Amino acid sequence: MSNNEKMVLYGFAPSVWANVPRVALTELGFKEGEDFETISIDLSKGENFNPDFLKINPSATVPVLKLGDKVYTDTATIVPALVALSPHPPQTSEGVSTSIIEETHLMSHDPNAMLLMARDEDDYAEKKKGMAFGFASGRQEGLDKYAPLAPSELKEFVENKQKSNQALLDFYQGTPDEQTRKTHFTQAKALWTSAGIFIRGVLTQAIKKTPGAFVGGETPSQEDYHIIVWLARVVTDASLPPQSPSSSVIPRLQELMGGHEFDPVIKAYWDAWLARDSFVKNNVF
Ligand SMILES: N[C@@H](CCC(=O)N[C@@H](CS)C(=O)NCC(=O)O)C(=O)O
Repeated sequence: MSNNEKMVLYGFAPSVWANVPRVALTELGFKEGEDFETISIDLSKGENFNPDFLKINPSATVPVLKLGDKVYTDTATIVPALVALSPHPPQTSEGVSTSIIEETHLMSHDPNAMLLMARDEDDYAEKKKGMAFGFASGRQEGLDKYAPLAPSELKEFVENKQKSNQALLDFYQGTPDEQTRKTHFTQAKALWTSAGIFIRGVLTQAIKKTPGAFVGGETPSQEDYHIIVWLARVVTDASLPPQSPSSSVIPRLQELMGGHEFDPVIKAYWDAWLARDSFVKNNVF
């Protein structure tokens, strides 16, 4: 790929969905510097609400891929664009199942909400002094700074983000009453229950349909890029170190997701990704 066609990827290292194109770029044989460059948008400072970034992506999310004069603002469109350009397209790109990609992205098991929401009093105490509070407060500073600068058509959108983030911040920095805490814990637990249903249902069935360890078969497909970053984030949401061995991942996830056992294909799936550079070297978590 020549220099004037170099792709630009807007992301943020700790962003779960921004890891989808990072895994894809490595799997598909693109090289940082040669084929693409990255620009970091610090979500923990609310930089995604900077009016300059809103011009690029009015939804205020990363990842974003710029390809010449084309701009892709969602992983669902970024990955096919990369596959179309790839020197090594995945074998199974033909039969991409958009439904499993959509299921992976469902808000009912949103890994960002699982990161920020506390399941019980102990988890609340942890998150109060940890990353959840730090993220919410840095993001609020950004939102307070950028909301007055938002273009008129996005003002309501940014102000709503400002309000909902302030509510999360109040939850962690204040002393919410018992009922408020209970309601919050119930919502957080529902996210984990939904994640368990997804793993034991749709994901298990999809892996079982193919002879290999991946949904794509012997090697990962487009669907797998989405699934693995989701799963990797759920693992760290469960307070496990990134890239933990399956011997600690499987029991911990089973415990948090209602105690039901996972089919062995899930362990094999995790192990298969632990053996891939695109997962390990990109430090996906
Ligand atoms: N459907 C989008 C979701 C992207 C998304 O939600 N990204 C998160 C980071 S993982 C984000 O940018 N959130 C904005 C924020 O934190 O304000 C996609 O698949 O690209």
